[in-house]
Amino acid sequence: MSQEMQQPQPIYLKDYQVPAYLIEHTDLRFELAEEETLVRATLQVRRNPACTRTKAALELHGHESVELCRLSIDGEILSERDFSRDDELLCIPAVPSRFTLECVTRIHPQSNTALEGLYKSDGMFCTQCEAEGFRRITFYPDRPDVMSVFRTTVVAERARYPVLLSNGNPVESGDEDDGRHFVTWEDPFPKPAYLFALVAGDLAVLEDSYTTASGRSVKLQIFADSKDLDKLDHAMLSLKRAMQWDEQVYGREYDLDIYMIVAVDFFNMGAMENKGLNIFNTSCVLASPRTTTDAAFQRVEGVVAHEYFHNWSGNRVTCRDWFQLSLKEGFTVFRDSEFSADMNSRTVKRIEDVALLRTAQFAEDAGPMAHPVRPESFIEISNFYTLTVYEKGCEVVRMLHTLLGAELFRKGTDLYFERHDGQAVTTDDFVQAMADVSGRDLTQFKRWYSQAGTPRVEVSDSWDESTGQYRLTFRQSCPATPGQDKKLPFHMPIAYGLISASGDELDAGVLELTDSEQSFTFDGLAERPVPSLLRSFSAPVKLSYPYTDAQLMHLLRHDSDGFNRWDAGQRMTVGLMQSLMVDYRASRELAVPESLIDTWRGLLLDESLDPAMVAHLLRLPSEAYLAELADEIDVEAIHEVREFMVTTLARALQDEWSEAYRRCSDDQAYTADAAACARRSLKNLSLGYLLATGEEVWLALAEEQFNTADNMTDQQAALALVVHSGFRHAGERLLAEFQAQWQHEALVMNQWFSIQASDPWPGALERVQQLQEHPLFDARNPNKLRSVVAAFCAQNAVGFHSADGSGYAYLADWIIQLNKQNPQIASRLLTPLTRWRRYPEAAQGLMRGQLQRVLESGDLSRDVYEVVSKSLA
Ligand code: 0A1
Ligand code: ZN
Repeated sequence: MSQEMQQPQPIYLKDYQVPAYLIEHTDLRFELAEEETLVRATLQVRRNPACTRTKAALELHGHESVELCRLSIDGEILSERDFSRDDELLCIPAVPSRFTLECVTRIHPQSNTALEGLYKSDGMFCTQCEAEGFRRITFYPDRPDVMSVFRTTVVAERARYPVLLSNGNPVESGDEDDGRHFVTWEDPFPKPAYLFALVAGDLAVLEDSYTTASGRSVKLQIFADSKDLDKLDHAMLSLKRAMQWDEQVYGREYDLDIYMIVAVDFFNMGAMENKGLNIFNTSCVLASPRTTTDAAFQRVEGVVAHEYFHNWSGNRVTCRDWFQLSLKEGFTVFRDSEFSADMNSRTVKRIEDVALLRTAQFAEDAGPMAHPVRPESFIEISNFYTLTVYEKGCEVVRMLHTLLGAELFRKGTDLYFERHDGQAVTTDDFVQAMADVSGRDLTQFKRWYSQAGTPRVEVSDSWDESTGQYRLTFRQSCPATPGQDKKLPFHMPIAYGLISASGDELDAGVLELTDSEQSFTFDGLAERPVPSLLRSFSAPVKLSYPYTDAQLMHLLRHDSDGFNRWDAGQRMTVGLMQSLMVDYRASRELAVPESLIDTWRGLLLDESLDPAMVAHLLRLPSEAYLAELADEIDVEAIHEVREFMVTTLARALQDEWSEAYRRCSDDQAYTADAAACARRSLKNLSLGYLLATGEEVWLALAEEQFNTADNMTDQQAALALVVHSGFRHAGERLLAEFQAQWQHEALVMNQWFSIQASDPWPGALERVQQLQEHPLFDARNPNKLRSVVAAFCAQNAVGFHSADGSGYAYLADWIIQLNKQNPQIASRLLTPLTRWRRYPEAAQGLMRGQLQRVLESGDLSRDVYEVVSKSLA
């Protein structure tokens, strides 16, 4: 066989076929033991009447690691001649139209380092079945359009595993032999195998209850290691808020009698929405003021809500196939982001979401893994849990909301849930519901699902003084992406406002672009307005308009759209920093114009503004965002220019930073409310600028904050700022103190790792290599890998892109090691190397060389193979 033929092959959306067999009922019995686990699966199978392939074989997915012990049909044991099996599929050619299949398998959760299927996280058993983990447990049609009712019995030693959980409601429990016990669970809602879950361990639990709008009482339980029991209140509160919000905003009630969340330490992603039994990465559920920053508190709220919302958008109505992933993910991200906007500041939430989209998703769109929101093909589905499917998918749903308005959108979701409850459907079905309730033709709109890439919108305008006519002209285009050279125009909503010289809003609304070039005329204006375009970022595009600094300043002051006020400030600083980069490369002296300093002074001193908003306005664009905007990324120029800006603004406004710091410092004890978070964010931004002056007094202030803080936000901010400053000795001292204080708190120590790994000071790679030797570092734990390896490779551009290529070789070494151990994590960590085309030639060669080395290291997982081969193509 040639090398070529052995490589993993893509599967295509166009090849979708309905399943030939359906599973009406799935009965599982797990015998969990220290060496191995035995699984007996009893399936009630019947032919799918919708399938026209009359001779189709029964196809069961099964991972190569699963040992088949017994297989029978209606009690008749099958011999090896009765079926065929390869690494992925078990096929039984001749089966009746209705039968009982029994299958006994042996698996080894203890040695499962991929963290897919059934595995052990510390001392407990847990599962992760999305997308294709169930096939690592038993042989099964592991595809989302096969939905079955599950009954699950978990058997394990009572002493070690007193808590035994699965989906649905507990219906039976009791003792077995040898100190073992069992619990049987029944989930009445048909679900695909990817929503199956099981947990067994010695866990503490926080209990509460929620009464639904229709008066049903639901038991709420959050399980965690007993040492973390004091960190579950925030998740519980967030859960109850999410349940209520979904009733109020979407009319969706919870449907089982019990809702459980389990916190686990070893988890590849953030969390998982298994029916009635969510499994969470500890980082997305544990929170306490002493150990958790404000940002992490918000993340917990958002992720708890996200998983809860999946109960309707994902579980009750699920995906027909994995190409439709954004059906559940894009919609659910939209739901959780609106929830967070309602719970906190809408404008701040929008700023944060857009900043992520514009840096990371736009970069994905511009890289070799670019794909449409609904991909056309994939080699490994795990590689498509992306910013495009999630965040851009959310923006696509948001655009539907903008185009239809809140009321029709709600009618659309009502229709969608009613029409498809209990079904596995497509993004077309979702859009169809929106079209049906609104009477709108959304055919062109659907290009957002099928065309990849970030559209560009260029805007120009003209003004006719004599007629009072103002005209805006839009030209849209979209760059080529892998496999898609030519793009057709998108249907996009452009929210806008026209602002007078005195700051009044002359007009506002939503324009709908459908053509590649389109003009809109506004009559009867008394003066030429300043256009506020793409308000609230109404479409995920790169919009350009030749704004003058004076116009941006005007928007910054007067725009009624908070997001666009912030964006005007961003446009101004980005423009300045881009021109400073040109100066830097030409070895010209750098300077920040007085006008910018004055504007910042005004913002800093204006006590009427929301401090959170001021903090966002005065935070310089990140290195990652500046990199995304560059034609060719000059890591050094970006870093140096940003450092120069920080130092200059720090020194020029030292008194104002100090005043803002003082104003935002509370004497009272910590509270977690929005106003207190906002003050902390401006206070810590100010502290960062103060330290950047290089004056010792501010180091003393930072140390005092570090020592006296009663919350992690303030303590960690002080630590990170000192460590990343030029005060190297102080940084080391604080790191040591922090470690001594927090060594028993895994999540806090993850931050300790990540602050160091992202420190750009020279010698970063050596420091990171030392961190890996730390006794608390564990290469099998994804959170640790993210805190050290990903923090260095993805958040420390200067260190990672060191000219000798050592950062690239370091990452490649990790990928080669992790390829076998945990393919999902390996392929995620790879991302920075895949962006090689964006860098200067010398770096390109070095990066490509390392990708090549990974490719040639042999025996690649599908995950890593797909990313590496597409990056080199
Ligand atoms: N559906 C989950 C995300 C998730 C996806 C895959 C996983 O394992 C490979 C785990 C979690 C969510 O959207 O929250
Ligand atoms: Zn999700």
